[in-house]
Amino acid sequence: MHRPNGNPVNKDRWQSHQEMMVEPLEINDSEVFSIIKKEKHKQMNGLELIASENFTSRAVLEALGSCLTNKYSKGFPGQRYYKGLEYNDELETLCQRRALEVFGLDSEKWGVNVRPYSGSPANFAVYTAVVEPHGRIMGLDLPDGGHLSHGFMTGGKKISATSIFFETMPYKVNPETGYIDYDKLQETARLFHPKLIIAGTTCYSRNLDYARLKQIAQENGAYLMGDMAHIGGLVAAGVVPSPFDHCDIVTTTTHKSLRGCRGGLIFYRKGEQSVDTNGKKTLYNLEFLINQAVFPGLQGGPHNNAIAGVAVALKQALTPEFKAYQLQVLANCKALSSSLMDLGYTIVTGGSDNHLILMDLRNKEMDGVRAEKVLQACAISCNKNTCLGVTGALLPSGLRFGSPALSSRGLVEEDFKKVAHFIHRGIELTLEVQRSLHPQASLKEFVQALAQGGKFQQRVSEVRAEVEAFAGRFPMPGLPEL
Ligand code: DSN
Repeated sequence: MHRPNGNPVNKDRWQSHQEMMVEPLEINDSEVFSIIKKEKHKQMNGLELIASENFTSRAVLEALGSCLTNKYSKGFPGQRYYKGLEYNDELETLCQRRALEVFGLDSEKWGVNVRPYSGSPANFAVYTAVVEPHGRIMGLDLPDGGHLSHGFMTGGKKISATSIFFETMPYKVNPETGYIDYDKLQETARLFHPKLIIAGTTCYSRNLDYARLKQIAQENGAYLMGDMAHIGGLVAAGVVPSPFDHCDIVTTTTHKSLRGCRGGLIFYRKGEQSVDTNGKKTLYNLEFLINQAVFPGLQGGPHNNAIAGVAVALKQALTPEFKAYQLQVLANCKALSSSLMDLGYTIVTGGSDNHLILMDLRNKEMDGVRAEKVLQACAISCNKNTCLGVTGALLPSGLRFGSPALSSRGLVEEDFKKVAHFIHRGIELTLEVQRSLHPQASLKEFVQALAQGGKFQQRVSEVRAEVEAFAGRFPMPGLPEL
């Protein structure tokens, strides 16, 4: 056996190469195996309350770990650049069909692209499809509960690529009520004349008024794009209002409440867009523009194994069991919200219509950063969040909690009341740590007090042990070992 340059290939090496290719992960790469085992242990023994996270099923993980990752499938089903893609065609078409069925969409009126790698690439593909370079986009501001990919600027600096390559104008929540200020949005849109308005959130606990947003978009000749990344699963189950009733385009991630693996979907309207007073029809041209934007505009080959995982998740989303799950997500979120309010906490807007709540800590003499650190040390995973658009020198003053992940492990309302008590203990501990330090103590000093050898190590360990004992009682979806 010879290499082209004449150097012989060592036969033993070649033999061991073949063996390496079929070794299980545990043998082949014990370092990565051990990291995964540690992560699995952490997920099983902690309380996962990050609103955008979930535990996907075993079937989805099996599809994700399949041979489908080996193939390139540039092009579209039936029109590929490489040959041998008959099964990828079958898979992509199946995934598309299921995606439309899950959201109750007529294939004459809606199409879907299942190839985006995730939510941000899906959103960016839409912008490049329907908004010209430096064209105008309006989305909910990040500190008010929007997403980075909807545009973000701070201190005069353009942070998000959406704000760099397009002109973005944020809309806001009313700082008193926490609800989106639609009147103000309408007023701004009349001045800004956006080409696209985004109806989507990452930290907003109330249903969106899609009809109002559509009216504002129409008034300005703008497209309305729903970004239902957070609530995709709730929409699929029909337990929250659907963006499809009013939007021209809808994007979603597939791994949050929809509970698949990581991916993105773009739904676009087809057929008649409008009819003028003379009866002349205008047709949507979104199918061509969006498909071209995804490929060849922004992406190469899609992740076929992820498309398979998404297809499996969509099949699950069609079941009555999935609807039961989503109803439990809502009930659990309400239980968490009311328990925390009973314990004296302020929940923005006084509750939730969906899977998440935002706790406002401004009346608790602490910030979200420190509280998040203590909760994490106690095996409670949530995230600090800006509250009601407050930014600047102040640290994020809120904490965001979501119910999808723990609901997937089978927790119900009574369990979420216990979760609220664990959160309460973590926040009480945050106050204790803070009070034990001098008033100007830095974050570093705060963290040191919590760490091994710090004066609060024992207290943290006690709460953590109780949280872990509680969390460990609930089964973990997914592959048994990994
Ligand atoms: N990172 C997601 C979230 O936490 O909401 C959004 O991309």
